[in-house]
Amino acid sequence: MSTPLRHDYSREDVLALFDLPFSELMFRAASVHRERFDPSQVQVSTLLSIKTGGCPEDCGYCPQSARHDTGLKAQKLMDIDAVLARAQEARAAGATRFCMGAAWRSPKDRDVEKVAEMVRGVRALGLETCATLGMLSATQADTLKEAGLDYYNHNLDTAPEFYDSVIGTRTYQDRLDTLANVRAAGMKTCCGGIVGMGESREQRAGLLQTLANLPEHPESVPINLLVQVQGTPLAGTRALDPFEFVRTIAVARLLMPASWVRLSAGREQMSDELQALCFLAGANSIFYGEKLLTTANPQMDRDRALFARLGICALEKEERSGTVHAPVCASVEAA
Ligand code: SAM
Ligand code: DTB
Ligand code: SF4
Repeated sequence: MSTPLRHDYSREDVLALFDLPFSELMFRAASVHRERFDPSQVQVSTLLSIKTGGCPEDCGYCPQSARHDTGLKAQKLMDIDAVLARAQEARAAGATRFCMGAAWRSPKDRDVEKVAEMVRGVRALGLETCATLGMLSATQADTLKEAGLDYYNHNLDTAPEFYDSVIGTRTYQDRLDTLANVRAAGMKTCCGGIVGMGESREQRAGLLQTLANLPEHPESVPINLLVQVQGTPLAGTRALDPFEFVRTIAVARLLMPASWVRLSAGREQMSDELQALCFLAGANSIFYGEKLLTTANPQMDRDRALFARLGICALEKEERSGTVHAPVCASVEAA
């Protein structure tokens, strides 16, 4: 029988997992991973920044905030044809989901209409769709759902008690409200956070506790390792111990056994060995393609070689877990 899904974790419960000996934690996480997933299958998404920089928010980690001097060139919302051309390239390279990100605090209704058109076009290519556009009202979420948006990404970013030292222009409750609107519209949620921002282990536990205690576990849980960008307030933060990062992945897997745990930002700076440990700890999805939104991601041939060396297959189509998928290695093949 599969480990049941819980939503009542205490901070102590979560910290007790973090405190396990590394081998024990890895064994437990890898075991829970196998209950609902084939550990040799990894879901592959490609990101595109459809509107870049010039963001009014003050997120301390983000190169796209207009308040930080990072030298990033702002770009207005892309044309639909250019977006669809990039989606076709992503599909040809083997991605099965296309995620469109915009540096907005919250979109205007006319922006939502334009993104809805993009979503229709990307779906018509046979790709799953995801968008991350900032805070959404209930009606905006409904519009995107009607256009066929599968996932909405909106992160809690960190523990409630650390949040105010990173972001001042949007509250934790604002984020929870957007997530509730996305859920009410019937979309799947992609919701996680960032580690390596100078938070304590207890605060990492607090992020995962909050995610797991949401009314439903997010279907996709991105765990980002801070990409330090010169000019952002968090540049120069002491790097996180790589084993602590792996522990964070393992605890996310244990708390949310049916969710896709996404090894997200920060892979470019990780060794192949560290990524392999993350897959062993239960990570089963990645961003694929040479760019995240504005920063570098591993070259695609490096990822293809890594998958081949580890015997990992790119998942062709995702289904909510409960099913173990038959391996499909067709699209992202060894270089
Ligand atoms: N502007 C929208 C918003 O913030 O709601 C959507 C795009 S925003 C860039 C998406 C997520 O990217 C953030 O919530 C954050 O978790 C992540 N992110 C941004 N900059 C990052 C960095 N330097 N390192 C790691 N993750 C980062
Ligand atoms: C998420 O959690 N990570 C992705 C995606 N959701 C949109 C974004 C990472 C951004 C890293 C910094 C950049 O490239 O600008
Ligand atoms: Fe703007 Fe999103 Fe970056 Fe925050 S994370 S500054 S809201 S683009």
